[in-house]
Amino acid sequence: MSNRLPVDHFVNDDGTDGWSTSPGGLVTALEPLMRASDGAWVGWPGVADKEFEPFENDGISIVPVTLSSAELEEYYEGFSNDTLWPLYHDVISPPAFHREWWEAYVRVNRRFAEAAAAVAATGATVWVHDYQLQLVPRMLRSLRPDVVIGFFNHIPFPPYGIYSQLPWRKQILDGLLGADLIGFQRIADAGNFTRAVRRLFGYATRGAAIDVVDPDGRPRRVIAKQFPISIDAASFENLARRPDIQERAKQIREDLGNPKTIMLGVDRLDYTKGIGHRIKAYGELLREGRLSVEDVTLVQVASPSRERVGAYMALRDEIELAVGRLNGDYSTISNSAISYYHRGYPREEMAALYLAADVMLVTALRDGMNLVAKEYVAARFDADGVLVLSEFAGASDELKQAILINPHDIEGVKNAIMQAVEMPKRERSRRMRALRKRVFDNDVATWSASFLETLTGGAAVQGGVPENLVSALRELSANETLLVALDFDGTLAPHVDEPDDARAVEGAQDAVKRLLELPGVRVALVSGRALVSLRQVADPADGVLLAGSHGIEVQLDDSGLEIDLDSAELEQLETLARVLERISGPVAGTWIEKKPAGLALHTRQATPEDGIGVQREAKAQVEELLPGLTIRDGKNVLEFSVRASTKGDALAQLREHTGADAVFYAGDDVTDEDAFAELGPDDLGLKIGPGASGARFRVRGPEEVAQVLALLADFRASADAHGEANGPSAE
Ligand code: ADQ
Repeated sequence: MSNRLPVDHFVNDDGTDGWSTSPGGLVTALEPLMRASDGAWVGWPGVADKEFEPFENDGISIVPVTLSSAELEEYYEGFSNDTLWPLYHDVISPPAFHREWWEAYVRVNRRFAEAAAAVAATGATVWVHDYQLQLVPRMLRSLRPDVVIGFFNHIPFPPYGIYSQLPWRKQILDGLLGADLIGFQRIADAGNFTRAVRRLFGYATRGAAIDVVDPDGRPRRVIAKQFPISIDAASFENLARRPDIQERAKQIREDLGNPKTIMLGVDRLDYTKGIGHRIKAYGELLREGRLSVEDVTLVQVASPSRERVGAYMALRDEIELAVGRLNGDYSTISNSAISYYHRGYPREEMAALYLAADVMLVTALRDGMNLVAKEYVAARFDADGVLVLSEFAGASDELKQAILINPHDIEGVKNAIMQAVEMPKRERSRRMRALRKRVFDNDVATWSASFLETLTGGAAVQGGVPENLVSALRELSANETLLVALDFDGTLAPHVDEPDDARAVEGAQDAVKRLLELPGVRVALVSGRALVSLRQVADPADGVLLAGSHGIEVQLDDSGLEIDLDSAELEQLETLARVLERISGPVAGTWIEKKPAGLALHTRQATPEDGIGVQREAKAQVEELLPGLTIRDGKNVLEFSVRASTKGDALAQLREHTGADAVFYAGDDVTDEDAFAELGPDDLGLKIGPGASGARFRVRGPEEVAQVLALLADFRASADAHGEANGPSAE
C-alpha cells in the first residue's frame, strides 16, 4: 500500500481509461515478488473525484482508493505535505496544524485500511509505505488480526523535542505500533521513534524490540529498525552504458561549452533539499574568483513538486530569484553560471546528465535517504565523478567516501566544492569504486528482501523446509556437542485452548526421541509454562532438560527442582502479596495465583472496566514500591516475578550446563525472541510462523518443525556413522 499507485492514468482516444506503469525503483523491486505471490497494490490513482474498479496490470492487481478533491487538499496537501512533511524534516518550514486536516487524514487512512482488509488473503503480508498512511497499521490490525503488517517510513523520523509538537503525536505512534515491523532509513530515525514510544507510552524497549500491549490486552512485540532504501543499481548502470546515452552525455557537455567542470544538482523543488544553500555557496566562489564561469558551470534540475502548497510556491520564487541574480551577475554571452530546468526528465536523460557531471551536489538540509546520490554513483561505471553529500541525507550513513558536508556551513560547502573540483583522478576513482561497491551490495532488491525476511520470511507462509535451512542444519550437525532447545506450545505442539490438552505432533515426538538417543546431543524444552505443567508434556526421565516459567525453574539432570529464593527476594514477595491483595481484594472476579518466584493477578472474571482499573493500579503501585520487578502482561493476567528471567537466560543456563559447542533453538512466541538474541554465529535460530523475528530461519508450524528435527537427527546420525562429529578421537 502506498499513497500513490505505481501506475498513471490517461484517457485513450476512444475515451476509455488507460494506465501506464511509473518506473520507480520501488515498483521494480517489488514487481516480481508481487506477481509470484498474487499480490495487490492498494493506492490512490492520481485523479481526484473518480472511482475506478480494481484491475490487473502486468500481473499485479491494482486496487484504486478514491479521494475527493477536498480530501486531496486536506489529507494530502494539508496534513501530509504541510504538517507531517515539515515536522519530520526538522521544521525547516513551519508545520501547520489544523484539526480538519487531521480529521481528513484519519478518514482517508481508514479508507485505505478498509480497502486492504477487503483484498488481503487470510494470513497475508501487508506492507504499508510512508508517512501519508501512518494510521493504517493499527486500523488494519483491528479489522484483520490475521494479517502480518510491515510499515516503511521513507522520510526521517524527528527527535522527540520536535515530534512532540504534533497535537496528534500519540495517535500517530499508536497507528504505527499496529505494525509488526516498522522500517526506517537510518538508525537515528529508528532511535527517535523508539524514544518517542518510550516517552509517550512507557513501553519497554530493548534494542530494536518494543513490547506493546494491544487494545485487547494482549502483549505483542514490534520491531523498529533501519532498512536503508536503495535503487535498482544494475539497471541504472546498464542505462549509462548504452552507447546512445553516452553520446547524449557528450552532447550535453558540448552544448554547455565543454567547461572543465560540470557540477550538477537534481532535486524535487523542495525546501528540504538545500538548493538555496548550494547556489549561495557557488555564488560566493564566483564572487571571490575561486571559480570562474569559463571553467565551471552548474546544472540545476528542479522537478516541479507540490505546487499548490504555499511554502513550495514561495520556495520556487526564492530559488528562481537567486538563479536569475547569479546569472545576471556572472554569466557571459558564451558561459552561463547556472543552467536551470524546472521540469521532469525521462530516466535516460537523467543517466546522461549523471555521466556528464564531474561533480554531483547533494546538499539536503534533511532527507530520508536521497536516491539521487545513489543513482549518480550507479551511473558512473567509469569510476569517475565526485559526490558531495550532506550529512543530513540518510545516504551519508552508507556513502562515507563522498565528500561529506554540513550544508548550513557555507564556508564548509565552498571548500568541499573546491576539493571536488580539484580532486586528482586517482583519488576520484578510488572513492567512486568504494561508493559503487556499497550501492551495488545493497540495491533495492536486497533492501526489500531483507525487510520482508525480517517481517515474515518466505517460509512462514509456504510450508516445507527452505533449502538454505537444510544446508545450515547439515553444517550444525557436524558440531561435536549440540544442544537442541525447543519451545513447546506453538513449536512442537499446535496451540490449544487448554494447556493440558496440548500434545507434540507425532513426527516431532519421534524426532525428539531419536535426537535424545544420539551421542553428543542434548534436548531441552524452554517454556513459559510452570515446570509442573511442562512435566506433563515431557518426561525428564527420558533425558530431556526442562526450563519452565521462562527459565525461573530449571530441571537439569540431577539438580533439585525447588527454587530457593534469597531473603531479599522473599521480602519483595511479601510486599508484592500485600500490594496485590490490597488492590484486588475488594474487586469481584479477580484473584491471585502463586507462582514459583512471584504472583499472578488474574482479572478474567471481573468486568472489563474493573479488570483494566485493577491492572493499571497494580502495575503503578508495584512499579513504585518495587522498581525493577519483572512484570509480564498477558490476556487478563499480570504476572509479577521477583526473579527476572527470560528464555534467553534459560538458554544461557542450558548452554553452560551442557557445554554444547552449538545450539539449535526453535520457538514461535515473542518471548522466544530473547532466546534468539542469545544465539551466536555458529548457532541456529528457527522462528515458527509469521511475525518479526531475530531468528535466521523460519518455518510455518509444528509439522515443519517435526521435519526439521528429523532432518537434524538424520544428518547427525550419518555424521556419527562417518565419525565426523566425534572429533579427534574418532579420526
Ligand atoms: P524524494 O524526496 O522524492 O523521495 P529522492 O530520494 O532524491 O527524493 O528521489 C527522487 C527521485 O526522483 C530520484 O529517483 C530522481 O532521479 C528523481 N528525479 C528528481 N528530479 C527529477 C527530474 N527533474 N526528472 C526526473 N526524475 C527526477 C523520498 C524521500 C527520500 C527517499 C525516497 C525513497 O524524501 O529521502 O530517498 O523517498 O525512500
